[in-house]
Amino acid sequence: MPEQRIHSPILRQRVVDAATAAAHIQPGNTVAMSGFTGSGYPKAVPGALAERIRQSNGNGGGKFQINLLTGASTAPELDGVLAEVDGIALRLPYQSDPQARERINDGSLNYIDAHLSHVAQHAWFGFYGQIDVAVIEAVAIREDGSIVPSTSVGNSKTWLDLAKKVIVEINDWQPTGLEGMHDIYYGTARPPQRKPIPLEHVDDRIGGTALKVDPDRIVAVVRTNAPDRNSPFNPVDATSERIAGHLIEFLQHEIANERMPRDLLPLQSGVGNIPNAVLAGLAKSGFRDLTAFTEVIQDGMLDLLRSGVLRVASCTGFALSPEAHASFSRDIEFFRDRIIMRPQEISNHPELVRRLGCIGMNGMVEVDLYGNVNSTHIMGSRIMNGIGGSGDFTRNGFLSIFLSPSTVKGGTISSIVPMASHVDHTEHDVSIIVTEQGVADLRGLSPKQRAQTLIDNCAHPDFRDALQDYFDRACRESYGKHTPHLLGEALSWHQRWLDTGSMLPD
Ligand code: 0RQ
Repeated sequence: MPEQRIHSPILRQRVVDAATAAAHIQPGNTVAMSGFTGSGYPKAVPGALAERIRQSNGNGGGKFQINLLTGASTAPELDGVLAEVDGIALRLPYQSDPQARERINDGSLNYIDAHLSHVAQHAWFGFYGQIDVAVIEAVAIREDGSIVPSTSVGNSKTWLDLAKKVIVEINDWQPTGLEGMHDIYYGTARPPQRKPIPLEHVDDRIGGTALKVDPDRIVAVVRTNAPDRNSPFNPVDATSERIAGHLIEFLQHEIANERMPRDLLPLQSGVGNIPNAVLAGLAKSGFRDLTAFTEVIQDGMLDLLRSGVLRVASCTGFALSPEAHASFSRDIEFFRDRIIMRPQEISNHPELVRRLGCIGMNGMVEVDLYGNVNSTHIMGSRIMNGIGGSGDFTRNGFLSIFLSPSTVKGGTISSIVPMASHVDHTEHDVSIIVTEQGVADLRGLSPKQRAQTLIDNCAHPDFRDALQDYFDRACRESYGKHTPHLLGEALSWHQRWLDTGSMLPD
């Protein structure tokens, strides 16, 4: 029944089907959608738009493409369907969809891989031009027309502020109990009017619980009943478990040396197998009353909240398995007191990450001998996902930790390389590297000291001699001896893998 979730009588009259709503989107439009790591994205309008694009392009009516902006990654029903019909001219700021990735890497889809904290303000500054249409998933529309977001906030506040037209998808699958979990702060202004953001603790609430929008701009409301992206988790494997073990030992060492309190500092955690193993490890290691100031809540964090290991978690979206979502919905009253969902301009804000002293923990593709980290590009040119929020936390966190197996692709690729084939996080920002071999604490070390520490503590034994040989020769023969490199040889490991399928020398 529409009235159960759409409390505004005027907006109840704007309920239409997805195809009718999608007809508001024109070729060449910049369309901004909700969604963050597969949660809270629109489920019906993108598919209807893709169908329209397919028909239009099939009828020779000129190429129908849009520029697509979101919070972060979405799902096959959004990125997948639109990429499949070649309907995206430009995409930003983050994606992880196989179809979109394929098109980006074959050169037919333009992609801007941006820091997640930058996107909202760059949109206000006008860097992306006019936003024509916003498509936002919500759990409800209040009587005054304000919108209760669903499982992600992402950039939805900004899209509603800027878009000429708004389409709202009300998803009955999303629990209405989400209402009250969001904290939407409206105090951010453009320079030079900017003021400090009044958030001093992870659990501070500084805004309202709904997104504001002028109801006159809402041109269509669509009803859906569809789940968020299924994010199954693999069981923790031995390598991830060893990485998690080293990290937890390191954190305990920091507490023992009084560099961190017993309840640590707010945790930021990427998503995936290794972060999941870290969360599972924290649960078993006697920590209590921890906090998380992060982007994404995944299954492991819900478990930590239940057990009291984690006291409170601030985020902008979820990445839950179907089982975790079901138990989250069932116990939503419990979680509403312990989870705060914020716009990503706040969840990832450099000012807040620095003030709170977050511990950033992210995955990487590779790190070079001096601590430059590549998070995005395979062999320097093929993008995987994007920098996401890792840069927001790495530059500004109390500690920036990167976690990775020391080798990938069956041991043919070393994650520690002479020179990173692409750099997302510079040597100036990276403090700790953890592989299953051990921990390299790069704090307070000069470039050459960092190189030796990484070789000794993190490199896989199969690659250690070759790395040492490169480093020793570079120290002798390099043009400068501060950050020694043999430039002609520095990327030969990557070239060897491209040529022979292994970085290992013959
Ligand atoms: O490829 O699936 O073809 O085997 O990269 O690697 O080991 O499954 O690990 O899922 O944690 O991804 C950096 C991509 C790691 C991720 C990255 C290949 C590897 C595999 C995936 P296959 P794994 P993960 C919060 C923070 C940037 C965004 C971020 C990422 C695939 O962590 O996207 O941090 N980070 N966001 O085989 C060649 C190497 C490789 C390699 C891995 N050195 N060379 N291939 N792979 N290392 C979330 C948000 O911000 C939204």
